[in-house]
Parts: sequence; structure tokens; C-alpha cells
Amino acid sequence: MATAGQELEPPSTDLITLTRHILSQQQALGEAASGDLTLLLIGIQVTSKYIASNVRKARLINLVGLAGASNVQGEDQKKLDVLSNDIMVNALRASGKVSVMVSEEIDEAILVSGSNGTYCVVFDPLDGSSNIDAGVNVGTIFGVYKVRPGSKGTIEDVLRPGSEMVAAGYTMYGSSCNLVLSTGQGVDGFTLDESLGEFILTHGDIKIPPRGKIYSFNEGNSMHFYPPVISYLESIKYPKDGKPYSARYIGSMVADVHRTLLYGGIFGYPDDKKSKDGKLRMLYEAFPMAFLTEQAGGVATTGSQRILDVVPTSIHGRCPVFLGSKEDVEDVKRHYAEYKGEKRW
Ligand code: AHM
Ligand code: MG
Repeated sequence: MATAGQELEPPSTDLITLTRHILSQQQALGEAASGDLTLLLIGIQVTSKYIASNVRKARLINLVGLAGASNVQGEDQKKLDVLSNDIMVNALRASGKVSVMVSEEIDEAILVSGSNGTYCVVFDPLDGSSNIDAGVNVGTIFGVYKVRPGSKGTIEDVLRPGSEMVAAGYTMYGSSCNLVLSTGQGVDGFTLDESLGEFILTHGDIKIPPRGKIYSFNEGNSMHFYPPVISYLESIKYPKDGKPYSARYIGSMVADVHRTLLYGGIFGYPDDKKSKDGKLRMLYEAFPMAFLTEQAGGVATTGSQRILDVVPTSIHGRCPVFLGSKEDVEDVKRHYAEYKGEKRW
């Protein structure tokens, strides 16, 4: 810790920007010839800056509150949901690299006519937006698939398991704006330096601690939970030895997962007696976060199956989610295994 009179470290003279980082990974991705994924990710980076700027000013420029419409899930759309969606769709369309888009805010997949783009992007433009009017962290989540060989881009190109994604990430709009990205070569985190207008590498090669001390569930749903979840939660709140886990639940997946990646522990949104597949959407919430979790050395499961192996049958389908530190998530899997075969309700 710096004390009075002590000199502080001078600032770095060798900043690794997100653009520099993506370009340096191009070679390893076999992308050097086209650079298409690079251009696509740089496009997503720009949308993140623009959404961040609007989120930050929302209260000042009349962007809080409802837009007066609802999405395919029947949820009220906020003005910022709609704006963020339009920013993403327009930027991705303009990139020329995308032939299929799926957004949480749009009922049907967008097939970009006339595009020779070889990528598909699935995204939640502003996740956790119920928190937005209180100034709580929200974020954009995205996953990228390459279109299948010979395909011109159809819905089948995104109805594929998350293990086939070539990149995934999120941007968190909070006390700082952080973009966390994986192209399958580990996970790196960047912080937006607003004075430079650049994302700077601040969290290189993120690895989730093998065990954490925090659990992050909406326990308000406990009366609907199935026995494996109830018994798991009991085991960490009333341990036979050691200290009980601390509860932290923001209700914005991006923020809860970000903390889990950095500090360890477990984030869970199970299926239950009320929601047969849980709440979180497979393509643009569960898969990208599971991809990042695994790349950071953690585990992501539905309780009985690896999330990245689930095959989606609809673009807005949901699945249960438990992700985080390897040992914590293995504990959940054990509780599920113990109840296997039992009638659950
Ligand atoms: P949204 O896509 O409508 O914002 O909903 C997803 C959010 C996640 O960010 C968060 O993990 C979850 O919903 C919280 O749900 P709940 O309020 O039921 O705890
Ligand atoms: Mg969402």
C-alpha cells in the first residue's frame, strides 16, 4: 500500500488494447487469411462502447423505463433493451461478416440477406435490464458460431451445442466497463479506459479458483426447488465442518458470473417446479457463460449434463445453469447423481 511521501509506480508504457490482443490471436485461430472473426470482434467492441455510453447517461437522456412493448418471452422491454438491440443488429449487419443473428429481443432469427458473412452471432444485448433503473450492473452477452461448411446461413447454423462456438464473451456495464472474451484460448478481461476510448487488458488469462466461498442463487425460488438443489444448498449453508458459504446475488447474470470468474464459488439458476427448464436462455446466456467458465478452468452443468453439450431445439430455449469453481460445481453434480431416478415432484 502506498503511504504518504512514497512514490507510485509510473503508468505502463506498453498497453495491450483489445484490438491488439485480438489481432495477436488471429494467427492461432487460423484466421490470418481472412481476418473476418477479428473484424467481427472489433465490431462487437465498438457496440459495447456505445451501449456503455448510453447506459451511463440513461437517467440524463430519458432512457430509463419501459419501451411500451414486450419480447418473445412476454417480458416488458426497457428503452435501453431496444436501443442496445438496435445498436448490435446494425453494427453486426454493417460488418458484412455475419449471416445469422439471434437476439433475446427479437422473436425470429435474423437472416442477413445478401451477406457472404461466415459467422453467426447470438446475443442478449442488455442482460439484467430489470436492474437498470436502479443503476445496478447490466451487460451484453454474446456467442459466435461459424456457419457450417456449404451453408449460406440458416437457423440450423445456430441450433448447435455451445461446444461448437468459436468465441464468446460479455461486456459488463458497472462501476467500470469490462469486456471478457474467449476465442477458445483461455479467457482475458479488458477494462474500458474512457479517456483513451480503448479496452485495455487488465485481467490476463483468468482462471477460476478451484473452490470458492460464495454461492449465488435466487433463493426466493426455494419453495419450488427440487431436492438435489435443496440438499446442495443445505450442505453449504450448514457444513459439517468449516464455515458456511456467503450469499451474493445481484440478479444480473453478467455481474454474478463476473464475480464468480474472479473470486470463485458457484452461480446457479436451476430448473424447478415452476420453470421446467429454468429461466436462462441457452443460446445467448447459458452457452457463452459456460464457454467462458470452462475456458477459465471451471465447470458448467445443468445438474446432469455438461451445458455445452446440450443441443438447442429452438432459438429462445432455456436450460438450468450451475457454473463456477470446479469443486463447487462437482458437489452439485454429486447431489443430482444421488437423486437420479427419483420422481421429482
Ligand atoms: P433478462 O434477460 O430478462 O434480463 O433475464 C435474465 C436475468 C439474468 O441476468 C439473471 O441471472 C436472472 O435473470 C435473474 O432472474 P431472477 O430475477 O428471477 O433472479
Ligand atoms: Mg437476458
